[in-house]
Amino acid sequence: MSDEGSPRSEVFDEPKVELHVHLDGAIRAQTIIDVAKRRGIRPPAETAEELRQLLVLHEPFSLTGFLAKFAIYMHIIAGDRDAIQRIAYEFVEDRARQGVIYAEVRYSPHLLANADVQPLPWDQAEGDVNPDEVVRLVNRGLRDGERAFGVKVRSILCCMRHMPSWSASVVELCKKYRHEGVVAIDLAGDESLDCQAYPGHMLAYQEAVRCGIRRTVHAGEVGPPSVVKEAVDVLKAERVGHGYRTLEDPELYARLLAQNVHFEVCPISSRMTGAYAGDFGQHPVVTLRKDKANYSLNTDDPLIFDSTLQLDYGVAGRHMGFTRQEFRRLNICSAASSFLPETEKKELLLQLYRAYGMTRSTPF
Ligand code: FR8
Ligand code: ZN
Repeated sequence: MSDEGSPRSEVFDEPKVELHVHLDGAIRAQTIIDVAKRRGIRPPAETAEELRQLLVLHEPFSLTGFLAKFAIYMHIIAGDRDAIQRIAYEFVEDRARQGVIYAEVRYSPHLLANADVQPLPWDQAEGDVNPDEVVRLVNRGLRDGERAFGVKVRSILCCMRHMPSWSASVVELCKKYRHEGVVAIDLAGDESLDCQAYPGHMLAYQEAVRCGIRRTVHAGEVGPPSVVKEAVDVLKAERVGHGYRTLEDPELYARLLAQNVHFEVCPISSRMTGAYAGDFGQHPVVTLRKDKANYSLNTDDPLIFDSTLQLDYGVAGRHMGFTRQEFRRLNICSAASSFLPETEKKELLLQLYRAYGMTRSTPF
């Protein structure tokens, strides 16, 4: 999406918090090409610009079409130690450039690995980077990036709806690395898959509750309100990824408002996937704003949507009439709904209050 011609004044240029962005959807095109060349793999394109063209989603939107985009580059990055650490490091640099002071980045450790959790007893594993090592590499890249660029970044590990057998190890990785930057568990993937048919996800989320691992779930992006209900009631999600279709069930929506459940809204993503097909002016986030709901603005997959957080804010400003005051309010809601421990969360809130020239008691 191009931002050409948009007046500068409508861009929110103050510190921001981003809570919903996929590491594997936020890789630099140039890095994919560099890594391919280093590994002697045929790069999907010669230049970063060509690669970005190749990755742009076109109508009609389909999950197959969306997944085909990941298939263009995931085999280049997955299982490569330097590449995994590098994408994490560069992720932090890219947030710094976009005015983000705190981000939570998510990914499936299994999809960035090239070996299973347990080494196979026979010599058939494709490679030797397992999900545990992936998490360590990402932690290291993020930590180095934090030191270099002064942005705080924590991570969220994703379970995948089509792989309930991975979820037990995802929650174990959350527990193992909770003091090294991993703050929460997520459930991503195809919402049409019945998450209660196999108990893997439910058991993992129960274990997360038991151990104090924080929880978010992708729900109500393309799936019906029942998926959101299940996320909140069964999986005990504290935040909902997207959640747009919650609005179709007024009773459920009222309950989530009352419970102050946080909605991780991704405006450009919702348009590019077809999750929301209407005018931006009538986007579900306009209702969330009107109702003073607890929500954030996020990119989701900036590589796939050829977007930046500034572009998402630009869309909200230009097409949905968002004001500076609302941008500030939603960023404070985002910080308050972050998965940071209480003392660090307070520090982040203070940083925002200071940057926005507010006192803690400033009413909205
Ligand atoms: C998920 N990932 C990165 N971005 C997403 C995302 O859903 N936006 C990674 C995890 O970080 C997983 C990628 N992935 C692998 C298998 C797989 C999947 C299966 C499903 C999905 C991601 N995602 C979905 O099903 C969500 C809907 C909807 C959409 C596009 C076109 C038409 C309808 C995807 C959006
Ligand atoms: Zn997402």
